[in-house]
Amino acid sequence: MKNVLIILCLLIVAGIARAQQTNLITNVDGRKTISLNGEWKVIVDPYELGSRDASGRTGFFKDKKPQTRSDLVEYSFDAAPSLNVPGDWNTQKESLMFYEGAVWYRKTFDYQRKQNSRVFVYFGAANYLAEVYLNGEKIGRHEGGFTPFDFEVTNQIREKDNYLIVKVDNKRRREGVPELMTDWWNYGGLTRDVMLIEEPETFVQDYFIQLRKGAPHQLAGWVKVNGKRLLETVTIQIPEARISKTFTTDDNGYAEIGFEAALTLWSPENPKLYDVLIQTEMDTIRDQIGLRTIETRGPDILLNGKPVFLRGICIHEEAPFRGRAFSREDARTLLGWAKELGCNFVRLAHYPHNENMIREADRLGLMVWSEVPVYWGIQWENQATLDNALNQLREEITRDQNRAAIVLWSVANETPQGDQRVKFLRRLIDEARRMDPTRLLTAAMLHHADGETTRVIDDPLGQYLDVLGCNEYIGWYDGLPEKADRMQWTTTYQKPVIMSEFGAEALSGNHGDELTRWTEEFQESFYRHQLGMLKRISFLRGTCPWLLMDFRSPRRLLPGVQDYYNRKGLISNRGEKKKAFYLMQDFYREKREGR
Ligand code: GCB
Repeated sequence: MKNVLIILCLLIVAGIARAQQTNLITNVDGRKTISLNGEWKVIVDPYELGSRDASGRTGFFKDKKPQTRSDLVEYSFDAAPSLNVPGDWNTQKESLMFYEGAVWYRKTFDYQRKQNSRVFVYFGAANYLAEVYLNGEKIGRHEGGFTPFDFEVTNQIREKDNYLIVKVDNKRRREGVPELMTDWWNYGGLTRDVMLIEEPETFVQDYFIQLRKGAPHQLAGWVKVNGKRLLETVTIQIPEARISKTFTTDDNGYAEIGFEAALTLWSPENPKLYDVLIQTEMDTIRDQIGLRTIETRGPDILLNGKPVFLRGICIHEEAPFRGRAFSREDARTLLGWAKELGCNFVRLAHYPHNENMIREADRLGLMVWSEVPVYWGIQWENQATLDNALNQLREEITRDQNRAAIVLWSVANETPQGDQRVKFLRRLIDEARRMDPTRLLTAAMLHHADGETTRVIDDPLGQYLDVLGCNEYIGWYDGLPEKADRMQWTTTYQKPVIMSEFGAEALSGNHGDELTRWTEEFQESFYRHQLGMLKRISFLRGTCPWLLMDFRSPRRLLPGVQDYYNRKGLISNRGEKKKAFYLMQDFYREKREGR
């Protein structure tokens, strides 16, 4: 028994142990899908009448229609208005801007199922709680607003007149992840793509193909097959490199993979992606995969074995002039600005962004910090809250585990210190390491003051992380910008530190002197003093200003200035660059040139 345990531990350390992930189907773009995007009929249901079925008058999931002119049915999808999917409901109808509650969505469609095929309904995300019904039958439920989920509907789907009904509820919950208070808009709805996925009886559900940690010539991972025929032969092909390797699944449907190959490594300078084919007898999945190593050594972060400084920017998933971002175009706009700023890194705050962002980062050569919405104070002692956070983390990792761009998994943002919190977050850290031993673990933490002019990074959570994120607002919430001039930083850890947030608000086009808050000049001066301070921190290995673009927040109420926007963007929500953008751009130019 002891030997078995030792072997198992060695496998985990070596990075090839197959981890029991989620039941998610990954790489939906590489599969046969039928889009269910577009107009959906909606019923806004603040009192949640639609959940009740007893009288037959409600129970919206039945999509009942009066059979005679005397029948009493008190709802009608047919007569209801529509909303576009994907999309938040808040910015599609003015009356829903502040709405937090239940909305019922309905889509009708015909479907020709091929013999022996299997069908799944897939949701990119629904914020926050979703209950899914097909043709009157409940097929599943999902909690968490930013990760994908799917359900098999092979037995429920029919040729004609399918009706797919989803109750989406974005009420904030004390026990939720996140909990009641956030500094971002609680956009509700089917905010990402919805589709049917068609699969053969036995298909490739999920796979992990990356470089073994620290081994630039060794590919390692696993493939998971779903279906009755479990002892399958799996072939991995990389045509460009003339690679074709064959493996066999075990009776759980898993095939361990591992082989040597000298391939071009992915980096911001050369974001090389290889076409990879994963084949079984019945199924072929195609993906574009980049390969790189990411490690730490003392205070250094090593990308492909070489020290790198992370020139970052924080981004919320919001599109200019609109609400929640979701499309490839949105991703190109936001990440295009990050590139223009001179970034090689983005912190996608404070929840997993849509897959388009990660795919586009892979293509553009931007390293990514991806985060679960464990934000501020959540219920550390609540087992259901922990299970929920673990589930969101598993779904996040499962979806994106093959994206070279992702170098950091972040388990939390600004969580107040305490034993229960460390216990909770350690569970997330352990789970992330178990599932993905190839990437680095981080969290955005706080620091404390030691006298007037020293700040210390010594959060006990730091001992379990690879890279320490630190948020600080010296010069905005904490004194005036020149306060940064006198500040020294120390850390008790021999680990890389990233300043994961710092920033000041400015309304674009609002001008004044450097001491007038909300002006571009104040923000610019804030950045000048900050950068002076940051340059003096010897163990600093990355900067991530807060943030790229102004974003909506119900906490930002100052009329004429904020108007429900957090104005810390270097770019306004209308796409106008503020003065500080150019200062930060200069700093990144210097960094890139090694000055
Ligand atoms: C923070 C939070 C971020 C807020 C930001 C602010 O520390 O992590 O979510 O939006 O400060 O602007 O206050």
